[in-house]
Amino acid sequence: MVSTVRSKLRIRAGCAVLALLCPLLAAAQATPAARLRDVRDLARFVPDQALVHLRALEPEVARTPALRAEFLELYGTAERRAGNLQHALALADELIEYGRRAHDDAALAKGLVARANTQYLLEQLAASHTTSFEAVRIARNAGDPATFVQAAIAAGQSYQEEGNYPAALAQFQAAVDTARRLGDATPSLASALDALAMLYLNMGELDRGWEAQNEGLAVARRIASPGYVAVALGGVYALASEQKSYAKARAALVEELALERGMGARQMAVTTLVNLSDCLLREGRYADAQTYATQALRAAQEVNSNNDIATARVNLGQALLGQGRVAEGTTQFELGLATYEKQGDKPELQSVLLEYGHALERAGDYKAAIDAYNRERAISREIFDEQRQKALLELQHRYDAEKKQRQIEALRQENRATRAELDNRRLQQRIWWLLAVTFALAAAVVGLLYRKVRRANTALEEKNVQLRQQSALDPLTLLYNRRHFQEFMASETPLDEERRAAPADSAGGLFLLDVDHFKHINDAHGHAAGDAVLRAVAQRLRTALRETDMIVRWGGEEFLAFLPAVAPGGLDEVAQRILTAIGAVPVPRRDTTVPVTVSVGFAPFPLAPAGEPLTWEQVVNLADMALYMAKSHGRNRAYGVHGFPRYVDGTLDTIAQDLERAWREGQVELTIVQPDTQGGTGSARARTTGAA
Ligand code: GH3
Ligand code: MG
Ligand code: MG
Repeated sequence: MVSTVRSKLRIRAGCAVLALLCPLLAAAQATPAARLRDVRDLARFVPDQALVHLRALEPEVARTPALRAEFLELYGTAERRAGNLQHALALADELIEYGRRAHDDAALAKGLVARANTQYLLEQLAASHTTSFEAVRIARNAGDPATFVQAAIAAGQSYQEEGNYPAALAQFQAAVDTARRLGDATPSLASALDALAMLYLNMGELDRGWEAQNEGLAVARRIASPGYVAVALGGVYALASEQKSYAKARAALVEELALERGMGARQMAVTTLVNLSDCLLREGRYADAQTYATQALRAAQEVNSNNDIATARVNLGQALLGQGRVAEGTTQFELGLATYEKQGDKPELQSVLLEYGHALERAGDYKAAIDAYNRERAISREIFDEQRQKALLELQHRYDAEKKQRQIEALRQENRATRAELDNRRLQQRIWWLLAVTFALAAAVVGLLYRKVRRANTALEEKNVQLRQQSALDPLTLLYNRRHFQEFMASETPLDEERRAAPADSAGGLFLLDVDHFKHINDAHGHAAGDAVLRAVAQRLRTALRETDMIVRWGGEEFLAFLPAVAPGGLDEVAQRILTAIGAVPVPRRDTTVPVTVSVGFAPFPLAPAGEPLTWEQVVNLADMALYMAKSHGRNRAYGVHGFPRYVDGTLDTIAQDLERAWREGQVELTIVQPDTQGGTGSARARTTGAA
């Protein structure tokens, strides 16, 4: 059972009324505008007749620009309905162009709707949808409600084809709402309700579908337009057959057929006849089905519609098979199938083959039935294989693309990782270099500072030594100066150490020396010679005495020698050594020599007459007195204090003031030492008291 229902919603034609044709034909002398208005329904429902009138009107319309848009719209509709799709498309484009040029948005929207509907029939679905959405967008503000209704219906159908039912519903409801405002008996409202009812049918909302369809049918009847009534009845058929209410469906189709025949809408009538045969086949009324199928075949052949011919043959075949007329039935079926095969419409072929198999089975021709099923299976496999192949290819493409993407991603990650590692290594190297340079610099700076500090320290130390020496030494003779000796005697520590190291019975001694007649040397040889003599005396003293002995330049040509440790009775010997060392050989001076002698006064140190220790100053004072005696007794000799035989406490000052008298009075014992002129005999030294 094959019906030509609403698989292609927009193919459904309406009906032009014969009643309309009469005034049209009668008023052949009416204005072009009036004649256009009259051809409006005709274009929709009886396109082949409308085309005759439109072509006749064309030259007149060309002279009346105001009619251009309406003419193009109607002409396009008629061509589309008549199946002349390329010309319909060209006319739609012309209308669009006109709308754009004239800034006529209503015309533009109408052109877009016409274009969308034609694209749909050309099976350019995506383009059709885009165009219809643009149409409704423009129509919304075009100020022409009827055009908006058309555009909203086209857009809603596009949404429906995309399976977007909510959006489709919104469009259709908008269309219905707008149409209602135009009145309750307009083609706009009938079309909008019809579209809404079919959407509800597709959604399975049959109650709502009926509601819309019944209202639509009522509107169409009020318009008194057979075309719109026929379309509404087509909707009734679709809803009723969905509910398997075949009697109701058939009644609607019978009424529809009468209207279409009345209008001369031959294409619409073919469809209705096919649907009638289909309906009767479903009811199992094969003889009646055969009648309508035969009529359908004849009508389809009249309008040269191959599709309808094939469908009519298949239905006829089924009707015959149903009546057990297998051979005739098979012939019709096979003829119908051949068309489907030629068109390559595999899904349609598959469903027809299935019907064929059922019909043969019912007719008892099982072998042929199996054959039909096998053909159906083969087609099914082909479809499946094609789909699987397509799916596999798609999958393969997707997999390849994903694989490539993954590889790219992996490479990218690897690159990132490598780059990160390189960066890291470079950074590490940089840090090491930085650290190394920092350390090297720091080390260099520290080394430099260290060396500088050390050099400064050394210099400072040298300077200190120099300073100390300078402050301690006499610049001419480089002997210790008097101040240094005083400081030394005040500290006394080194002296203690010296004494401790010396034998227990040893003691020290203090010697004072004064160069004899030095004034004369200066006068005779010059001051510089005097200086040289002083330096020579200092040198000779150094040689005569020990390293540990302290030699001091005491004043102008006076010297002091402090000997910390001398063997008992050794002071006289030291005195003699001094006299000999200085006076034995004259000091050489340029081409002459300068004879030089010294007088010496000395005393033991420490010295404690009657157990009373004297200060070093007191002892030096005694030595000085002894030196004075050496001078007064002839010079170039030494006088030394030896002891105080009858010392009475507190008399030292008296003794020191006049040593000579104290010596004569026997209060002090002196030794007198002369230089050794014969190689060191004891006769040169004598211990004496003045009294003896
Ligand atoms: P006497 O034997 O009594 O000591 O006689 P004298 O001439 O040595 O004694 P006096 O004290 O009269 O003279 C010392 C002279 O020594 C006076 C002074 O000009 C000189 N004199 C002192 N210090 C220096 C010196 O550093 N260099 C030189 N060339 N002469 C000096
Ligand atoms: Mg002097
Ligand atoms: Mg002198």
